[in-house]
Amino acid sequence: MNYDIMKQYGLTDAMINEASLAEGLFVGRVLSQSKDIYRVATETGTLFAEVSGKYRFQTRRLSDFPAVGDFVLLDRDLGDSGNGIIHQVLSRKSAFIRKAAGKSAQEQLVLANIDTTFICMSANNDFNLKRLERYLVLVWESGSTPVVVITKIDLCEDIDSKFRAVDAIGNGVDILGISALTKEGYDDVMSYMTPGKTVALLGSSGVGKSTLINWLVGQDALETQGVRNDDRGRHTTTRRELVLLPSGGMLVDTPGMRELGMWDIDEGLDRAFQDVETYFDKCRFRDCTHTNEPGCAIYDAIRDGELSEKRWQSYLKLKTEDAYSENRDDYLKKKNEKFKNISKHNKVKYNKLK
Ligand SMILES: Nc1nc2c(ncn2[C@@H]2O[C@H](COP(=O)(O)OP(=O)(O)OP(=O)(O)O)[C@@H](O)[C@H]2O)c(=O)[nH]1
Ligand SMILES: [Mg+2]
Ligand SMILES: [Zn+2]
Repeated sequence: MNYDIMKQYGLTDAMINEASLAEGLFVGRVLSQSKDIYRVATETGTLFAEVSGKYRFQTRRLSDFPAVGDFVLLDRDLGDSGNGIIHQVLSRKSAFIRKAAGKSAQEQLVLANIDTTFICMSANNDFNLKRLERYLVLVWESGSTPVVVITKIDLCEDIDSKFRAVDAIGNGVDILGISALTKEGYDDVMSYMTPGKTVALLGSSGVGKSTLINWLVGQDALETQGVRNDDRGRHTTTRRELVLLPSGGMLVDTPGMRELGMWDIDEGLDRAFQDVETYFDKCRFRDCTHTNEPGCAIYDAIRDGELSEKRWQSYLKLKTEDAYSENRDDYLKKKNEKFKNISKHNKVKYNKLK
């Protein structure tokens, strides 16, 4: 079987091996999804497809159903005789899982097989380090590698301080600054676009994700928000969509902020530990780590019996439990080994600031 096109879409040798075990089926990659209908790229074109009745019947977990980015096995590779039937999902390299809210706590797959995730945050209104920290944890957990992209740098007077602030919490992740207006940062971003690799864009609504993709694709492939007077853009992205760049490499556009259930996590943690977090503003130093700094409000509160030591420990546990995933440790180890190669673009930029 010939897999030239599918390899451009990122099909790996391991996946080819897995596919060869199933006879008479065709490999495809899910580009987008609308309810139960998937748009799938195959070796010969694109077609619409749905999972087989057997698949639907036998699959118990929501996260085992195909999602955007998945490689699937289908009964056909052309759509001229009706929808294709998906029989299998090939093993995933990485997966964004959203824990659905509510009692059932079903896990839902958001995106699969993403190599690099651009966490997009605008240099003006949207800049929020606390949220960024949580995004970073989510991306590391998914198995993909985060890159922080500060968008709309044309709207910011002091971009250096933004870089420094992000670097302080990023633990060595790459940081880029871009502007679709002045065309700054284009080469930096393009250096992540390599054949067979998939980059997903995450971030709040209106930070310029679709604008960036259109810029990279070189045409208006996706609708972007028009000039905004209020909080609702006219062309807010409503679904995830994978596009192949003319130069190779792939991008996945996503709808804004609620994409990963981030808000739920954010609000959940805030609400759960409001009593603890109110002390943070009262520490003498703004960057207090609450370990042994003079004037630490947490320390004082525990000493005075206002805050229990146990409560503080459980806050710390929850905050850090997932933050150090294996994926991140691995990445940082490798990155330290060949530091110069991996981060040449933005580190050069950032080092100039230091
Ligand atoms: N000044 C400035 N404006 C930008 C830049 N990039 C995007 N914008 C504007 O920001 C608005 C939102 O851009 P979009 O690309 O639609 O944002 P999005 O992240 O795709 O938003 P959702 O689809 O809702 O998630 C548009 O009005 C863009 O023209 C930039 O670099 N500088
Ligand atoms: Mg968009
Ligand atoms: Zn403190």
